[in-house]
Amino acid sequence: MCLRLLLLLALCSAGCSAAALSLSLRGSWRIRSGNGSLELPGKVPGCVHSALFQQRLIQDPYYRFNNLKYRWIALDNWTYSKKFEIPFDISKWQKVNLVFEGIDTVTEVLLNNVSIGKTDNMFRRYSFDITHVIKAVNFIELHFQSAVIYARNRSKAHTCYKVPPKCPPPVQEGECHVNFIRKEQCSFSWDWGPSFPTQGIWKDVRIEAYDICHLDYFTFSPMYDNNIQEWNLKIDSSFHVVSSKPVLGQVVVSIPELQTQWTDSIELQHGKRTVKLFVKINKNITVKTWWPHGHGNQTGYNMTVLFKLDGGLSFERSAKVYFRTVELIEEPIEKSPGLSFYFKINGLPIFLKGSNWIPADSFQDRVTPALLPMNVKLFSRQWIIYCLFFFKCSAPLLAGLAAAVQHSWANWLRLLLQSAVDANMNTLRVWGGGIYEQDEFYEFCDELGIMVWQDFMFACALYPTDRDFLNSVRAEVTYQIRRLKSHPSIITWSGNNENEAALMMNWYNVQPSDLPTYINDYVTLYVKNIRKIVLTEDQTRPFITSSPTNGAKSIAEGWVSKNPYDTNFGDVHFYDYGSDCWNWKNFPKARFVSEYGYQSWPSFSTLEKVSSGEDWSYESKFSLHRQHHASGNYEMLQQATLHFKLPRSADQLRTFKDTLYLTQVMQAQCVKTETEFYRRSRSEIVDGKGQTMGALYWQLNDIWQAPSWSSLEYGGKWKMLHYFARHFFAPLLPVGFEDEDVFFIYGVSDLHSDCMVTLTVRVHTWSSLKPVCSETTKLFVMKAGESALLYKKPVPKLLNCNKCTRQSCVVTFYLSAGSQLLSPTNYHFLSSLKKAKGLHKANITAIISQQGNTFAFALETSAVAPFVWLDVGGIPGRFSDNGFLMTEKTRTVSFYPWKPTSKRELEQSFHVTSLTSIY
Ligand code: BMA
Repeated sequence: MCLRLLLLLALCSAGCSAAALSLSLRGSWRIRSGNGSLELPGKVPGCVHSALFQQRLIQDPYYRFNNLKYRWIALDNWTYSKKFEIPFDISKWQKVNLVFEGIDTVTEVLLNNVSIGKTDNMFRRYSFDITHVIKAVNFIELHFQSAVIYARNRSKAHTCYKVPPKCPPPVQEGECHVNFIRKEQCSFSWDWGPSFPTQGIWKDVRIEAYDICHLDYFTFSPMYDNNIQEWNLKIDSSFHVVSSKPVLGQVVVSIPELQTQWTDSIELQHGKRTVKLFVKINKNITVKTWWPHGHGNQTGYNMTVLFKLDGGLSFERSAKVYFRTVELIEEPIEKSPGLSFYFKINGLPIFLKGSNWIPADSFQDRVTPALLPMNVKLFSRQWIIYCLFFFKCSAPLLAGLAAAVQHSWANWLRLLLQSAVDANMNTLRVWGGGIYEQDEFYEFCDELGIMVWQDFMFACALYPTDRDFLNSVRAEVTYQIRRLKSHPSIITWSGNNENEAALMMNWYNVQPSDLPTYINDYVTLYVKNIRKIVLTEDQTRPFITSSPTNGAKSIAEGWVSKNPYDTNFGDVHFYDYGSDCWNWKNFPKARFVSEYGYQSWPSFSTLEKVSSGEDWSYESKFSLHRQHHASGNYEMLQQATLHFKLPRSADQLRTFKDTLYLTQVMQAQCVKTETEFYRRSRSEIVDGKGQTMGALYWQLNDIWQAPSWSSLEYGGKWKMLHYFARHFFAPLLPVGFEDEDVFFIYGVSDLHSDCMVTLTVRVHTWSSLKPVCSETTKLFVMKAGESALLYKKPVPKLLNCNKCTRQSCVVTFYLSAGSQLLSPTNYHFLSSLKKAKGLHKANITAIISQQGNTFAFALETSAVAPFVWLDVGGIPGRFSDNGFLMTEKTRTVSFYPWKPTSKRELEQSFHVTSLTSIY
């Protein structure tokens, strides 16, 4: 009885009106294995893996080699079932639908033993008409088919020609033919992630009963009319009208803060009907636009849309409306072949700085604020049940508890996105091999000012274009655009990840004679279908067919360019692990770099949770097993040895930890050099190349605890790279580099107005905590939104200071105005650190004190220390700075905890490493 009450209480909210009822089927279901040998309770939303773990039938799937041990789970065909009663008279309703917000993936759905539909796409919303099948007491079953077996069968059935790649590289230990199933592509493994092809009901499910008519979806887009300089709002609402007579009524749109109220009469005929409204925003009120982080506020306005229909029927929707324009500018550049490629927001060119987003977990239901084990989350859900049965909680208390659980889910995402903003990023690319993220992700991006480059979910593969596949994709794309297009954060749609490149650079060794077939498939899928739908559904943001692409040039070449990596057009992805990353000449001076990066290992405290003592060496089976990029572990050390000596402690565990640290040093320094090169290239054309207007490194986050290109570890801990990003993405940045024995400093500004600054350049010897030479320029103007040369000196002249040599000295520099520091203090190494002379072992101590919610770490060093790394193990939180070059005796750093901790706990976990302590 109580549980039934919960169902009703929880879901008679949005969508409910006088003539509609909604009943949630979330919560506890039964799950059965193919042959019935296993039967267990499981949560919805959720998946089989999570249910097995919650019932303690399996260990943490991320522990050690469990991804291989539990491969059988994805090869079985599971069944989800549930008995439920309808606590009202269902027969009275004209229409009853069963709505799934997301099913993962291939199922046949049966209600009371009647097949009501099939599913094959995890990115779609499914609605099944169950009017004639639903009863007072019901039994629902979802017969899942293994995604792995389904993909294999679809590939087999595609007899006319092969659609490569067949399987992922062996090092990924994954499953094959993922391109034949509309499911998270990386769930069959990736070069940074495990294979966990989940099965389950991964999003909400409910029954909707209604009479007369029902509001199926509601979406809107603000549009700016340049001619008359006015904002308008296009609102589309789609109804299903069951009444045979037309339904008359009125719609009222109101945005009080903009003193805008719009009323119109409507008439809805029987069937599926879309009401299109065009609302003019009151032009006497100044509309405050939405700006990306670092460029202004993220002002939004509350809007309500009320449909008042015949017979007292009404539907109301509230939403936040944000106003902004976005343009992708591809135009000729003086003294340069090719075209520009940059984004203008509200008419202003903006340098996109940020990273690439991948799914935060293989099991979407497992994401909690600090990625605590599932049972912690379960515990809070359990509380709701206890509360109901034993304490007879009131409805508001229940709602509060439910909100707390929901909140914790949302907080985890918020933490990752907040970390992006805290590192001065303004853009994330939602990469095409993962998922279209949940609503909260985009809501947070709207609120935080993170621009989203949204890929459609196709990656690193060719795809079939048979009728079923295309129909499924069309439904997916239409649904996702309608769900997401009102978010100002999304600034572009992109057809896929790297598929133009895969095709044209012949990654899969297709016969030249077969190429036209694959090109035809490519154009059919991304141009004739996806692009066509985008243009119909959303006229407010650009569409590019692929990333990387040459943009207009690719279009001119029939949608596929011979070389999609052409630096004179569009965006590029760039990876080079072998060349020296300290040498900027190895990087492409491109228009936009949407992927580039280097791998590193996560910290020991993160790895420790999923490994055991025998795993803790760089050469262990475990270290090899977690590395999914062929030769990745070797490449990291190779890159590191170009500039650093490798750790060589007699203690194996110490050496392992020091090696993890060194891979992070290498990664942070490499991505710093590369990003600074892109940022300083924004305003110049050299030999026809340049005007770089975007740098999105690969990749922001991790899906599990393993080596990868990420700057945030699984669990959210900042790697050294993330602390570096906070500096190299700073709005005002001095960038130092050398060319032909001359040292240059460029000043990069992302600001909207010019500012007066001075530049201070200091030379330090490794052997002393006092700078030996220091010079400060006169005040000069740093132009808004530009990069310009600030300082130039031949290296021998720079070294003409206290007998400096390249090996014995290091340069630091910063921008300031009076006593106000305006930029991070940047540095330039004049030689590899393995050759540095005078570096002493630094003894670094810290005195920790609590200051309100934060903790101060007062540091003192005995010597100059490069890459000072403060670590508090598994205590969640971040420092104000880390991985820095300590050239002064003392320095205070703050620690911001993400959950309550104490001075004592921090003191016990604290460990400091710097470059000299690993030798
Ligand atoms: C790019 C991405 C991903 C991959 C990364 C690192 O190709 O699009 O597919 O994980 O490089 O290899």
